[in-house]
Amino acid sequence: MSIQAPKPSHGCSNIWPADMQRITLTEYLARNAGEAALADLIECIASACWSISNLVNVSALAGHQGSTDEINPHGEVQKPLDILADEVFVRSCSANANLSALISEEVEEITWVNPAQTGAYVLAYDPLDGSSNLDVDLSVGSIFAVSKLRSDSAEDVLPNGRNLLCSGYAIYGPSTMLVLTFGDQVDGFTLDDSTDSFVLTHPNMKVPQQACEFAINVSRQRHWDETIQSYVSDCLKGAVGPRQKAFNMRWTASMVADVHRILIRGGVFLYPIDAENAAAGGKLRLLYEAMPMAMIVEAGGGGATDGRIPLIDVVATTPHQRTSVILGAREEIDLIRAAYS
Ligand code: FDP
Repeated sequence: MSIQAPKPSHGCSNIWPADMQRITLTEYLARNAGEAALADLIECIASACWSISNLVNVSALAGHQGSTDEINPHGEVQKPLDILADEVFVRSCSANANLSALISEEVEEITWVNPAQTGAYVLAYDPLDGSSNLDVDLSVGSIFAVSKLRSDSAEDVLPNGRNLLCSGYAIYGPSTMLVLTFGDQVDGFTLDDSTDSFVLTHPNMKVPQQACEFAINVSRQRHWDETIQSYVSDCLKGAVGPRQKAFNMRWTASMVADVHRILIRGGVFLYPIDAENAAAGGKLRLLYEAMPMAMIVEAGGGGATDGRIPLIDVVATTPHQRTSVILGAREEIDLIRAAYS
């Protein structure tokens, strides 16, 4: 039986040619990472993602489902895999001589693995995003962003969105993928279990501009502001933008899975600031959720905003800062920003 390359659906443009040359992540990084030290660090991150993918696969067999008694810096109960995935990141990356600091969703304080030094790398990461989906076997992922220390001072450790060197995520779904950007384009790699290597399968991913799906936790509707109320109501009525047709709705409650779908199939993802989460500044975390995803979506031709300004320009003042997140097809993001102004 011969297997055909998938046919485009929902206006999807991210289809790889069946005869595409096989390029491994290692070969790709040698050509695209710019600095050998950055390539090394991304290999460490990829290796962490490979290990986490294996842990996720066997979590029921290993007795790693359910919750622990531990609470993370955000007051959320940690799953065993949240803790294990964080340990994997620390083990895989901290031996890297060019890395100074780790900012993890699961750890209150910044971890200094080497003294602060201008040009050394800072890795901000969420080791296991969407972990509330683990026990129900839905897709989860890891998100990361790499930046450089701007000075020898530990005070300058918080990344600035415009200076990120690289952002990416791994998605642990029916297959494990690693999606990366250095800022100019987005490339996706699929884990080949037969060789334990990531292989380029989705070169130059672009957010399809013809959006027809939106993703938001509708159970929070009573807390939304007028702009979000009216955008969602227009999506449902089919009155948004030039397309004049009703949107389908998808919400996986796993940001990695929702953003990955938008890169492949288009649409909009919203986790806005609302009356209930406003005091905290929103729900999603700026440095290891919003900013890396914003960099990826923008590099893929989409848009990302907190409602007022591009997400990439939101200034971090604390490691675990939260923000409003609205990202996806550029036309939709422009509409929402215009409605806010
Ligand atoms: P989780 O808490 O399971 O890690 O950042 C956290 C996140 O999931 C996102 O991945 C997801 O989009 C969102 O929270 C889900 O929020 P709701 O519980 O409000 O649906």
